[in-house]
Amino acid sequence: MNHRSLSRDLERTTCVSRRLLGNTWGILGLMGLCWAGALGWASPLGAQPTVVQNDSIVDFGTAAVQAGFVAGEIGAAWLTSPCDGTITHVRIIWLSFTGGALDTIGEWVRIMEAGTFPTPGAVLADLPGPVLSDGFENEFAVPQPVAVAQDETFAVGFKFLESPPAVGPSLVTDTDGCQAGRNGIFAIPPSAWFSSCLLGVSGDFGIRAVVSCGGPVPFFEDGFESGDTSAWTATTP
Ligand SMILES: [Ca+2]
Repeated sequence: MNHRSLSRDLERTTCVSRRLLGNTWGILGLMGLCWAGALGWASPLGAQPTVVQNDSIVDFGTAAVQAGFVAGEIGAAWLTSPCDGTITHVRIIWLSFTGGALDTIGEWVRIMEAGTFPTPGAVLADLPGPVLSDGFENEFAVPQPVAVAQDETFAVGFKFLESPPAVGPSLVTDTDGCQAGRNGIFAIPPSAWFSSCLLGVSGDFGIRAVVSCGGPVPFFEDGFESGDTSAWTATTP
């Protein structure tokens, strides 16, 4: 484990790789949408998608590539929902120092209970085999959206299937400081969780979640939710 940082320009993150999910998530579709366009995704029934993040990474900004991971290690962000809602997507910024790397398959992305930092709790959603593209904020839909309450903290973790090359691509952090209690690493050895700040990582992980606030999450494009029996009536008109 050598969690050194390599800074690079984030110019290539101005476009977002948005991966659409089915039963086998992460491989069904890939649309290269520019970030401004990606903000226009539907939010029917009054639900408001809110990106929850600790990091301050912005387009054309600078991030630090954390290339010191080895296979089996995990980087995780502890995120706090601003509202009662559901976690519908997770996002992972994935960069190499040189750019143009081949896609990477991770072991999993998981949404977990906050647990006792730096050790996350029970698994709330398991997303096996995520495919990450270098230079993108990779977005993954949660197959079964996870309900969260306002001010509830949860953890989103990414587990490396293979050790990243020394120049990445890998997880990244911002460059304006590491917030205590918000960033964890499962390190091998010794196969234990640590606060990444205390391991010398200087920023917050670019691991984010999208929470749909303020309304039920429709499962279908016509606006009907799963199990929304209130939309139907047994009364004969
Ligand atoms: Ca920061």
